[in-house]
Amino acid sequence: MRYLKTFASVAALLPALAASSQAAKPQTGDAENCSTLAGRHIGGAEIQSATWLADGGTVGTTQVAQPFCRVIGVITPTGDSHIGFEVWLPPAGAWNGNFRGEGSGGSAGAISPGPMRDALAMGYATMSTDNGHLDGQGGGYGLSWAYKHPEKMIDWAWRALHLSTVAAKKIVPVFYGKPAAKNYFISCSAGSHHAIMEATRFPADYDGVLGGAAPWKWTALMLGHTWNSMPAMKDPTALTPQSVVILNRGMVRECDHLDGLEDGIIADPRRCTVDPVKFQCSGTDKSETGKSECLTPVQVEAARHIYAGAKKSDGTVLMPGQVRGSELGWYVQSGGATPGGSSWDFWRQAVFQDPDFKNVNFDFDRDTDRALTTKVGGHTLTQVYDQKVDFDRFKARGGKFIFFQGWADPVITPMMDVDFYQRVVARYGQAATDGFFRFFPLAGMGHCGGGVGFSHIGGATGAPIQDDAGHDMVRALEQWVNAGEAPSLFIAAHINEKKEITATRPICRYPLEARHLGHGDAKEAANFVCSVPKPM
Ligand SMILES: [Ca+2]
Repeated sequence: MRYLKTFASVAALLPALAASSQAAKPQTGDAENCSTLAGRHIGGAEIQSATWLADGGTVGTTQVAQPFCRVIGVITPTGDSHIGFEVWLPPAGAWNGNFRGEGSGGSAGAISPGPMRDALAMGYATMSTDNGHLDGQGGGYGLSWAYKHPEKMIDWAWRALHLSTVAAKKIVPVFYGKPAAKNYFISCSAGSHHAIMEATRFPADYDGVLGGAAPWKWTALMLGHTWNSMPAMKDPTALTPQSVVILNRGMVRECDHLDGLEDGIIADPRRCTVDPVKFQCSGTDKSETGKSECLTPVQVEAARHIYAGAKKSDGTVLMPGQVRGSELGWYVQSGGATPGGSSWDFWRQAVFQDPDFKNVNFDFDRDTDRALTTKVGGHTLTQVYDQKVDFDRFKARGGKFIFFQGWADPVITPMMDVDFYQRVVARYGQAATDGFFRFFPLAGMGHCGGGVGFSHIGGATGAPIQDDAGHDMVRALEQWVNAGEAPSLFIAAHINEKKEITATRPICRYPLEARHLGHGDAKEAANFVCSVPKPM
């Protein structure tokens, strides 16, 4: 089988995707059916507005080309709750008969119009929630909304998405006269925290779930982010825009070949265990601005600390370390003015309820125990935020889960998701796991997409290079749910800044990995096979 030898650009493929759903003209009655939703109470929600947009419209900065009914609702399960959500309904004649919920990112308090637009273009009725708070500050990282609002923390952790899903699924039949045939959830990052919450706690909500870079144990992720940012909080020279580039170049130079192919990508970073001291300056070349690329002793120690992962002083592992090959994103994630991503505000605003607490003073023995036993609305932080590996009910009712992760993710270490997958296999056995839960790690991909490696297999990873189940995880999920045909590989692509496809590569089902045949162009997916990796 040959794959995609020549591509003009991904952008050229997109109009074809959109055209099929645009072809159906709005039927008489769509506008009326939409307007009658306004003011009603449906599925536990109050519908604040319902507007028929015959020519599409612009939501935030997202332009929507299709006509749709824009429903805005609110749910208030507690006196402290205000869960905002939107449901977008395509015309009855363009509806594919299914419903799709969209995940969010970070601790974001906003609906996600981009994924909703994409779902609408595929014919879905779609929903996105603000997770129970509005917060446009900090790029989704600000948590001032959590201070003195424990019920809002519970809303964010699991309640908002569940209740928004329940309400949206009740709105669908009011508009179309029948419920959705199948229900899907599409997500990455924090959205996949919610994806796992849904599949494990509320398995009837969704038939098919796509989740990636999943922080399945949110408290561990926050501990890890604080751990990773500790060197830069103590000494700003420990992590700089230059030092992470030097570190990354060194690791790629040392480890690229370990996967059997020198292509600039560390395909599985578990093979790479190089001590960063190898790149430390010596002799007269003492700084990163010196003649050769090298690291200061402080930068070497910072790198060792971040690769090692968060631990207590007795060696108890709190969070796996970052992998070699992920360094380019470290400065943004763990350095700069607000290091530590979502963890920057998490301890002071949400957990300790002490706005004066400084992360640089976080004690991984004392403060870890104090945090994990903190009560949130009568439950411990762990009970509210962390997941159990229990898909029993989801699996029993035929649910399907496609799980993916970038091997070069600088935000959520891929080792967290490998750990999760291994726990699923330990609970159900390999054969039963393959029947409902499949894992696809992407060589060289960053956080949810991008990076030096391969992505563009749908969802957050970017538009696929072909609209079919062999290239798009969303299409594969539909096929798995509807026809029982499980995905075994995807053809991913690297796409450059000019939107040109520079290489394709199979993304194999874990634990298989793509191996070059030893002949033929290594930029062509057709010259690879999925095979059992050599022992590491
Ligand atoms: Ca390589």
